[in-house]
Amino acid sequence: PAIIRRKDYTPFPWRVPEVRLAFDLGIESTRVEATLSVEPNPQAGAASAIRLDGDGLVLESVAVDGEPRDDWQRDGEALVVPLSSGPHTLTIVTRIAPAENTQLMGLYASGGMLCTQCEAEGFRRITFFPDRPDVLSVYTVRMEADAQAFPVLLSNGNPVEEGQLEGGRHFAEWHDPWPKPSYLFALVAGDLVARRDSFTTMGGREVELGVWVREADLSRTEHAMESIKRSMKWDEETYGREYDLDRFNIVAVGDFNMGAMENKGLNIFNTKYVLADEETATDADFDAIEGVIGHEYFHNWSGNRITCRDWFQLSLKEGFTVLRDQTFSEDLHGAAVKRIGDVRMLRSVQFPEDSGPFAHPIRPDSYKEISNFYTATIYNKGAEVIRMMRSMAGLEAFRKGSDLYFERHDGEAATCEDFVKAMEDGAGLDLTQFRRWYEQAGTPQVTVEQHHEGDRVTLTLAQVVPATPGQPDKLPVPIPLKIALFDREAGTHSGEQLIVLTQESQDFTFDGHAKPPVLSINRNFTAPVAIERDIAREDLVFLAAHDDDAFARHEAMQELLLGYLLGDGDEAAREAIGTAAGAILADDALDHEMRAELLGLPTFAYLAERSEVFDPGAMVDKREGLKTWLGETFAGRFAQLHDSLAEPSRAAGMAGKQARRMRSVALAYLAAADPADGAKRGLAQYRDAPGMTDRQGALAVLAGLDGPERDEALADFYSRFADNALVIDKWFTLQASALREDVLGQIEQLARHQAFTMSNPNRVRALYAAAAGNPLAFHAADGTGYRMIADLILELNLRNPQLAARFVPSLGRFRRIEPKRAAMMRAELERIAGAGKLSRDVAEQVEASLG
Ligand code: BAL
Ligand code: ZN
Repeated sequence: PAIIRRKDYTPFPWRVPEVRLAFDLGIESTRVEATLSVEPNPQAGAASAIRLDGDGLVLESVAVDGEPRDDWQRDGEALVVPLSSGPHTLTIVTRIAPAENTQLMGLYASGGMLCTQCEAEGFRRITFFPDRPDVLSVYTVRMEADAQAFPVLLSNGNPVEEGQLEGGRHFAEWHDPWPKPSYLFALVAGDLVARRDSFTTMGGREVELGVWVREADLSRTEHAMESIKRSMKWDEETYGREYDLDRFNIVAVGDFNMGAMENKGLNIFNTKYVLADEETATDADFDAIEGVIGHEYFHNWSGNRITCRDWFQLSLKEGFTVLRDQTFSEDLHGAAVKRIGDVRMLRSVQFPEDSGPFAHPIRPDSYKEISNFYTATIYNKGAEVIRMMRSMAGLEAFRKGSDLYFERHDGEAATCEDFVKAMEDGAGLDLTQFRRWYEQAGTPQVTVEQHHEGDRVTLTLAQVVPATPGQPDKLPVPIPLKIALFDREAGTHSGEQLIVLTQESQDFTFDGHAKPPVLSINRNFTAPVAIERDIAREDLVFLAAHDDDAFARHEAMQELLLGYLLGDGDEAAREAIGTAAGAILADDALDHEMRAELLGLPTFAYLAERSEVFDPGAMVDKREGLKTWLGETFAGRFAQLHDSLAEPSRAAGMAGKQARRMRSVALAYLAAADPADGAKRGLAQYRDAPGMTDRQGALAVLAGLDGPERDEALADFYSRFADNALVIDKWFTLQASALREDVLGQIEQLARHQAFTMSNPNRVRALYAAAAGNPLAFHAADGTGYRMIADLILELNLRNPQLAARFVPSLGRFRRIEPKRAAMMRAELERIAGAGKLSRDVAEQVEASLG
């Protein structure tokens, strides 16, 4: 596939101020009449033709200014129509087949309804169009369809007109007054019902809200609706951003590649991020739904009102919007646990990406298939980069920067540079060197040395940004680090400070410390870097017990755990973990959610990332061994927690959520220490569960054990929830995630289960993303796990390229795995590479992986 480069950007020669789309909708066949008003773009050079993107379209006719034309040409999938200079009206009729659209890009059928997904380049699968984000148009959309099959017809903006037609058909027309790029177009037609509500904006606009679902799902939409209202209010209060249409609709779709999509006024969601009630969704599901609803809503300003000039700027909208959704959740439910979870995700997914073959800057320089760049780097590292600006500026100045950005670029297709400049001008930051964060890939590695003399402490900090593919030489970046120096005896510090490491190596001195203090660094994870520090084990134990920064406290505990798990496993390292864990279990000032969080072991993905050469089998033994040891050491306390939290777990609100979290963690440790007791307790927790959080927590533990308790709970779970696809997804995931020797055989059996299907992305991910993340399945010593994932990629390759490509990076990590397995992983990548026609998505990932 061709390489597209950022430096080659040129504006489109034509403007398209207005678009009128008329759809004659049908599942098997849909007719699309697109009427485009076009005029020369004064910002671009003159052109004698207009080149419109297309993908898989059947062209029926072309007319210019009302005159049929046949002097057009096809250039590959594109359509080129000769045009004299000056304004014109282009009318193009195409035909598409939604039922055959298995890629789920463009207009497709899902469970009898029709819906769209256009980001990044799906609109070209609906009609011929300059399908690029810098062409902004006002859309009017008319939909005609069978009234019985498609009683509800929705599109962007506000409804204009609707009515009955002959032959049992009807129509609706929608108009979106805000100019937008084609990737934000949306249409939904189906037999749906809505939960309705309203929101009055700060400016007094009355907005009608709708959450549209199948009738059977209506009872599970309350949380989504409340989340919309909370999002609208938060964005007014935090960023001064108000909603700008009379309608805001969300539609839940069962077959969806992404989590959700921020189409203007008509957000389309994966059902997973809409539907919830206590019986079928966990506390974590509730939080994720609120976060994703916030994310898509916040895009209305950071993405829709200000969009991206080109796809290299994707992090402009995604990084900023992730930061907005993260802090929305922090503000609503407390920052500590949210921040720890977000960093865990960053380190488990983005750090490995940044040290692997697909490492790319948050603003990439080139791509072959843009769908491959909806990555943790663009999204989550992008958010961290903006969070650093926020930490350096302070909240008030940061708000001035964001205000200026929204004011300066409203209605534009902007660049990352525009955002940085607005932050410089508005927040008063000098971001000259900081721009390197946009240019360089790789996670900076920071080493910290501490010296003490007299009453002076000197911290010597040094940074290295590692080489990444295509970027052998790196320059130092500014790294803002929040620190505190603890007095060991008093257990306190004299205040937090923000220091910024800008050079390769730099000294920072602090006076007034008669004794060597204990350093707490990168508090609240102010910078997305890896820190190697020279710190005594007892100081980590001290911080794990005393640090008043929740993240740093958690970090100290993680460092103790990593030290043991990545080291040679000496007794003293394990004893230190025991001392810290004992203090955490005894600390009555901690809430149970934070306690559970502090007792969590590092993920396998992060352990692999921190290893020079990762041996998955050995690491499973070691990590599980540590779990058993902790379970045995604190058996009494865990049993007491598991018993005493049974009642509190039934409570609504924060206290109930905290109790549930700790209770399932206690169960996991108890089961590791004594599987028979764990099975008994697990089954009791499963049976008495007041909701899905306890039920899933119990089943996650039971799935890893043997015996009748496991069989009973799994069978009950399946039959109890057989008609709920999202819960059956959990049933697949729980089994595929279990750390058991026979898990691969079980996964193969699950793939043959009647409820398994390759055509639903959620189901595929439920089974195979879990399998790819399970070291005992994916890394099975004989290579069968690798073969299974490679077979999956090949099967999905053309059917759903986006979904297929998501599985490649797991194989691409072979360079960090012990040599025997690495060779088998590489061989599977080579088998894919040689397997004939590959989609652009898979080809790009496989080529990068093989390097
Ligand atoms: N823009 C794609 C989905 C999302 O990030 O919101
Ligand atoms: Zn987004």
